[in-house]
Amino acid sequence: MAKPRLISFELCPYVQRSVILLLEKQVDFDITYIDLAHKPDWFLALSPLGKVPVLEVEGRAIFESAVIAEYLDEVYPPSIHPKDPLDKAVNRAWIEFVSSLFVANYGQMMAPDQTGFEAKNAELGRGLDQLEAQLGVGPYFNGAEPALIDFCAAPLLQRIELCQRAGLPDLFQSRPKLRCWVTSLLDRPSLSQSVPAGFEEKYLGFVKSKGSYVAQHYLGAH
Ligand SMILES: N[C@@H](CCC(=O)N[C@@H](CS)C(=O)NCC(=O)O)C(=O)O
Repeated sequence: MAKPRLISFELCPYVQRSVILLLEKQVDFDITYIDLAHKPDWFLALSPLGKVPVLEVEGRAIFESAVIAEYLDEVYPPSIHPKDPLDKAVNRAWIEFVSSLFVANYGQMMAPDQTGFEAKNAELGRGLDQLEAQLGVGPYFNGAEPALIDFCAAPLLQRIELCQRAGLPDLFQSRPKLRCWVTSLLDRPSLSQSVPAGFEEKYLGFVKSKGSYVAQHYLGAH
């Protein structure tokens, strides 16, 4: 099978989904980083939406992180999606749900003022409540073993945990199942290996550089 190439931006949570899966499934892959502020022409020719991740396989581009996840799960066995069609569809639905929380989380980090920050924090909190209600005995979404949904949610949970350590509101405090979920995911080597060296500083530095409410109020940017 041809070696896939992942087109990446190093802080992107959607790209991180693909990297975690490639690592979990022990796939040999190449990675090419691009600067999203100056997208190269070859990338724009490859990516219809101009977004990362793109997984290039045999000269063809797969885009949309959830689609890439499904592809990787199909071609690199064993599958880690539930086998039952209904369970699988429900897991897919929650992958979409988590994608919407990536947007809320980014909006929270970038909100220009307190009102915007609090609105996004509340939106994220409501989403996390819905996830908390879905979790069973854990530690993973479906129980004892991690599935595609877990690795698709991991980048969000990792960022929330990191921000909370940086002094932002603790969104896991009143959500014990989520706390257990994030702890189990962060224990996996694929999580730490899926981000660049110095990820925490780079991520917080990126937020800081945007001058948002979080940057000024929590991260001490001026
Ligand atoms: N729905 C897409 C979202 C990907 C996405 O928004 N990627 C961001 C980086 S984290 C991007 O490429 N943004 C560039 C742009 O919108 O111009 C997916 O799941 O892959």
